[in-house]
Amino acid sequence: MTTSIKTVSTQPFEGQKPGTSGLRKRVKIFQQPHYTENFIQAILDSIPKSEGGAVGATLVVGGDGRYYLDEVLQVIVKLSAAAGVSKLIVGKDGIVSTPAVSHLIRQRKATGGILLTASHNPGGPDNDFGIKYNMSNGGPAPENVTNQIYEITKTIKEYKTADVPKVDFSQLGTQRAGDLVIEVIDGVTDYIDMLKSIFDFDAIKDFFNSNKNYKVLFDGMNGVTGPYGYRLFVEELGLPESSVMRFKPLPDFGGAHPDPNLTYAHDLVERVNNEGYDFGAASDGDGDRNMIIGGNHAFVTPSDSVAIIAHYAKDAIPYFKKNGVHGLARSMPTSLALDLVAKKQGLEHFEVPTGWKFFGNLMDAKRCSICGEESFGTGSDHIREKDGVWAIMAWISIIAFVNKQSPGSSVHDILQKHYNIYGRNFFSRYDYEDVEGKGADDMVSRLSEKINSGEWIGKSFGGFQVKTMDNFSYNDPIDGSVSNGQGIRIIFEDTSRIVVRLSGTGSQGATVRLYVEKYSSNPAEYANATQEALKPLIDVALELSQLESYTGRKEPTVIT
Ligand code: G16
Repeated sequence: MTTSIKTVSTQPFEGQKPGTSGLRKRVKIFQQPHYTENFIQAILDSIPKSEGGAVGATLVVGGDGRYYLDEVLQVIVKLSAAAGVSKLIVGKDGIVSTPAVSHLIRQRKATGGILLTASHNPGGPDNDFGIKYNMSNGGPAPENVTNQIYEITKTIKEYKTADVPKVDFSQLGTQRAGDLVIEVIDGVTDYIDMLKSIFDFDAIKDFFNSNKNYKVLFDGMNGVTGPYGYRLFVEELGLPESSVMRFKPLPDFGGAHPDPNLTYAHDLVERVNNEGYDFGAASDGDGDRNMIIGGNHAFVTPSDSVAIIAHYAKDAIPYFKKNGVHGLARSMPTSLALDLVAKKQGLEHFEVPTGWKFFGNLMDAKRCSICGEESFGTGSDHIREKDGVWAIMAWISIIAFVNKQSPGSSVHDILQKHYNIYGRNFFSRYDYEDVEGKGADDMVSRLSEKINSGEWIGKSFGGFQVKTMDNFSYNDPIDGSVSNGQGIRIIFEDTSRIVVRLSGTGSQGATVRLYVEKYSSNPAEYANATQEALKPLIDVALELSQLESYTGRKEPTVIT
């Protein structure tokens, strides 16, 4: 079939630099003529030769259903057809969760994937859209590829588009746009099958059958995981429909901020606490994040969550029983709780910069099986993205396992049991969203000067004596690449830490993240409230960073 291919003149747009996880901007920015086309062309031109390049490629395409998805899908079809891509595997209506895209890329041995999501950022005409490229291992493109994409966007003069009719993504099956084959699939089924190969569904069903009063509430936050949660909890595990809330994906997430934390998943938290639920969980817009809570205000920090999953993995989850656990990894700001599990189990453990892309090499080299980030990301080497629903299933598996030995164990009990073995890493993150960029940069510059001068080393602030200070740098042990400037760390003699870094996922102004962590091995303190336990250290963090004077903010936007 001959398709007419048009070369369209364009000009570079400023700021098409992928951040922590792809390009995220306001929808209105993506809607400018040529803006989206430029970026998609840059992606297609950056698919590494070692991965086969764009010509003849098979790409998985999926998004979280947010506003503007439909238009971008058609752009991808036209530019892919013009670039000589062979096949696009696309979710029905373009909807596939980020972890399910990662799985599909691996399962179908695709060249890579294009993900249309701004993750947990709000959606709708006045909010955010996002585009990201994943490699053939299913994971986010590493920095050499994202840098290449950015370089192309800075000089792009034209893109090529094929004159093909609009594709209907509401129909399952195969269609053609010129020579390009488009296979529209149900993005849920393969993913649920994958979960069945990882977890012991029978053991989980047994647990629910013998604990008929155990109440679960899953919050899809009107993001992509609603249909996954419904299929899993209601249709597969047989829980009542009241076990799922906000399970219909909406282009604007119902006006809510689809970020599973105590602030934005407030509705879930309220319901779990007020309506006698034993277990509550939420996932974000594109399904890679998760939050786990128990009844009676038991909140599992993501740092504790990954440590607890690692602790029980080989006992409670068949996938790890079979494959073993090779090593553990966490992002730098994530608490050291996971390291304690690694040490006890004699496993290698790694500290990488913020960004899931940094785990991929370790997993491919079989040096990391379970990893997590304080930013509500938890996952394993079953795919190369963090996986919200996987993490929720891991927790349900642990609850079923622990209850077999000690019936009646709650989420709170599991937390306390863990602290009794390892001690407790109190951890909290303060986010200051949409602050003025210059103030945030100046604050970081001043802290960098303090690192260079070394003047705080050995000094005590609020009773905490500074041991070291640096701007975190990561040497990837697999490919030798170096990533500098990944966050300011102030580490104290008692192992307490303060970390300051600027977010790489915001679309407006700057977001300052302040992380504080303090370890306790005193059992009398394990049940203490986090904010009270950390108050003295938070005061030191605010004093040392002079955050208020640099940002003008007295209070954070979100505390987790
Ligand atoms: C993304 C990345 C994560 C990162 C998080 C926060 O998550 O995939 O690895 O931890 O952003 O990054 P930052 O602190 O730079 O905002 P998601 O769920 O937004 O894709």
